[in-house]
Order: sequence, then structure tokens, then C-alpha cells
Amino acid sequence: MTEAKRLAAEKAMTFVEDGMIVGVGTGSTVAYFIDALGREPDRIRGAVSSSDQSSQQLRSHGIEVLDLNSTGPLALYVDGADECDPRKRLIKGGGAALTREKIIAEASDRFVCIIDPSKQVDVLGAFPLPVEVIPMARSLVARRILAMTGGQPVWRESVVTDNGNVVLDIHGLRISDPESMETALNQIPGVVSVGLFARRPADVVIVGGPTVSIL
Ligand code: ABF
Repeated sequence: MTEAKRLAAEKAMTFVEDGMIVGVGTGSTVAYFIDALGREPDRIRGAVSSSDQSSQQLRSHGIEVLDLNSTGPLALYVDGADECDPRKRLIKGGGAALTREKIIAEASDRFVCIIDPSKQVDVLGAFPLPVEVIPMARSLVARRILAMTGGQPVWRESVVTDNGNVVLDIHGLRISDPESMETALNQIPGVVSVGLFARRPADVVIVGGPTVSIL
């Protein structure tokens, strides 16, 4: 699948215009996109990054990492996903960067999602749904998630997010109404963000493979 990821990432370069400030996501597919940007670093003015990991890789290519508060709205955001349904609604957060990814997606006119075919699903939920949570609220939120969804929330113990929070992954879901679930989970006190990108889905999905398709 790595070749498919690379092909999707390189196709995303066709959406980059000279002088742009580009929003950049996180993950192994995005890592190929950052390398592609790095081959022509002077084409863009800089990048707004969704994680320390991506910031480090961008800087290694001499690409300036900018603060979203200074850049204002962005023309383009490129990021991966863990699952993508036929309506371009996503599960994200496998890389624990979901909150900053969601912020940048919200600030961007066009969200281009780059995936390999294994991410395409009919219904979201086979991939455990990540939820970023304030540490003190972890057990409370887990109880509310169980009662609300019937899913099994599992603490991703090895991970503290770039924002200093924890992640619960909700197993066993079949999400027939992603927008409603996103809204409901967002209301639980202690939830920082939910790895459902349904209220604001991707605008374009590039699926890598022997023939790259743009959805
Ligand atoms: C990131 O892309 C995360 O939201 C998601 O978990 C990840 C997908 O990882 P990969 O591209 O390595 O498959 O944006």
C-alpha cells in the first residue's frame, strides 16, 4: 500500500498553487506529500502543520511552519485518513493529531484527503473511533460513550497528544449517522474533539493505486 500512498500524495501536488500557504496533516501518506513539497520548497510561502511530527519533517525540507493565527483562512489542506465513506466523511485520529487536523480543516477552503484503497469503506466504524479527552475526564467520558453509543472505549495508554490530552478509541461501532454521532460526542464535558470528519467532510479524495482516482 505504500506505493498507493505515495501516488496519492504526489497527485495532491496538482492542487498546490505558487505562493500558497498549505495546511498539512499527519501520518505516513502525508509524509510522502511533505517529501513532494520538499522537492520544490520555494513554490509555497509556508505551511500550517497539524503535529510536531509533520512540523519537524517540513522544517527538514526548509519549509517555514507558520501559525494559523497569523495566516488566517487557508486555500488548501492536505491530510490522510483512517477510513473514508462514499460521501467523503472520514474517521481520523489514528495518528493522535485529530484536534489540530480538525482545526486546520475548518480553516481551509479545500480539504484534499489522500488515501490508499484500504481506507475506503461503505460505513464508518470498523476503525476504532478516536476521541481526544482532557485527562481528568477520561473515566467520565468513557462511561458516557458506553451509555451513548454502546461502543467500547479503550484508553490509548501509550499516547499523550501534542495538546497534552489523552485519546480514547471507541471499538465496535457501525456509524450509520456520522453527523449525529459527531455532534453527540462533542457535547460530552471533557471531550476536546472527535475523529469524525462528517460535519466538515473532505472536499476532494485522492485514492492512490495503479490508476489514481480523484473523487
Ligand atoms: C492522519 O492520517 C490521521 O488522522 C490518520 O490517522 C492518518 C492516517 O494515517 P496513514 O496516512 O499513515 O495511513 O491524518
